[in-house]
Amino acid sequence: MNQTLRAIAGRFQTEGEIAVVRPLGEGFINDTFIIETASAHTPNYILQRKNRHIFTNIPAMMENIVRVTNHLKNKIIARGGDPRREALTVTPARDGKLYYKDDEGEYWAVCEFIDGTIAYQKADTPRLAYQGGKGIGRFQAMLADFREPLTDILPGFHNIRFRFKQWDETLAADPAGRAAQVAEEIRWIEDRRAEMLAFWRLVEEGTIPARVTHNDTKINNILFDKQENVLCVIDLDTVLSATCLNDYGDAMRSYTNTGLEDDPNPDNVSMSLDIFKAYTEGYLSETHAFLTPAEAEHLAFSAKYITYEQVLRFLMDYIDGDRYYKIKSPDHNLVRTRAQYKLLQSMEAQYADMQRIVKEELERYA
Ligand code: ADP
Ligand code: GN1
Ligand code: MG
Repeated sequence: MNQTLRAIAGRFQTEGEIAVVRPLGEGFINDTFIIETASAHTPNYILQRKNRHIFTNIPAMMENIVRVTNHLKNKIIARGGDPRREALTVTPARDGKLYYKDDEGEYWAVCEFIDGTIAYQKADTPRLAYQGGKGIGRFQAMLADFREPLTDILPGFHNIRFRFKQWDETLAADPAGRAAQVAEEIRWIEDRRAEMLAFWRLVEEGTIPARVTHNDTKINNILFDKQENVLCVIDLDTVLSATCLNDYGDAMRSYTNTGLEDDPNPDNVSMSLDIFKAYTEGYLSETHAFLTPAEAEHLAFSAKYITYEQVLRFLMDYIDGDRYYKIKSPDHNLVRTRAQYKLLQSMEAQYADMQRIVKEELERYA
């Protein structure tokens, strides 16, 4: 395998001699490796086999990433930052393409490894949450004047109407024969269908605007430096034109959880209001100037929306026979579903406090 990986790594315009290629990270979608080069004077790299079953137009996805990172780099240079540490740098293949397609039809891509950084799996301190919020807020702010075309490589990604269509089809087909065992969990979804669609209607009618957003803002998709300062937003596969509330809501789903995303003991899972407050403070420090009243008013709701959507997606994948997310045990998607549902319930119980905190944080800028 390593021989093959080395040969694939050799297809890219990396500097220096390749010493070793080994697996890295906890992503659920792509296969990620680090390419270590022999000398301390040459960078290391990230090599990824992109998931071609999920991303059906990888050339367009890589174009999106390069357009967005070039825009970010210009902004970072203008404010005196380091464009190779604060934004991803895509390393093209030797033939100039942004990817390499192997004989089996798999797509590979490379970017520079940003060393001296940490990808946390959990936000244990308000400081980290504040920095994470600042990082995504700044990412959105730097992209607010991005006007180049972006291909919608995942149509309907955070669109609950589209997810209900997939959901209804999956339940009707019941391909793994599992629907009957999860009747209670299915009710969790159905009980909230109308509430979620009512929110999504505001996006569909344009009351909540579309912007260039990340769409996958869980904590391990952002790199921090050793002092817990946010450095760089990574995993740009899902950069799309969508509501910025998706980024805030998905981050809340990830950062505020006192347990694990797949905690086998739901008693560990709840929403931390301290972390909610800290992330909101960091996010608004960068975005308060451009958020519209409709966006500001729905920040707290977006945390429930994305957590609900995640319950639906994990449960739908379980019913579908585990075809989307990587799993580590046969009931992994069900464990994830239950843990995320516990988080959703905790958000519902604390919703009035969440709204109060957002309002108080916004008042600082009134
Ligand atoms: P996936 O789409 O599978 O989630 P990611 O792009 O998020 O893949 O990468 C998986 C992990 O690899 C990240 O959580 C992070 O730990 C690490 N990683 C990815 N890109 C970089 C990079 N440029 N520099 C340092 N670490 C990285
Ligand atoms: C996936 O690729 P990764 O692991 O960062 C998924 C997200 C989910 C997340 C749940 C393209 O993110 O949408 O929220 O898992 N990415 C895609 O942890 O579906
Ligand atoms: Mg990731």
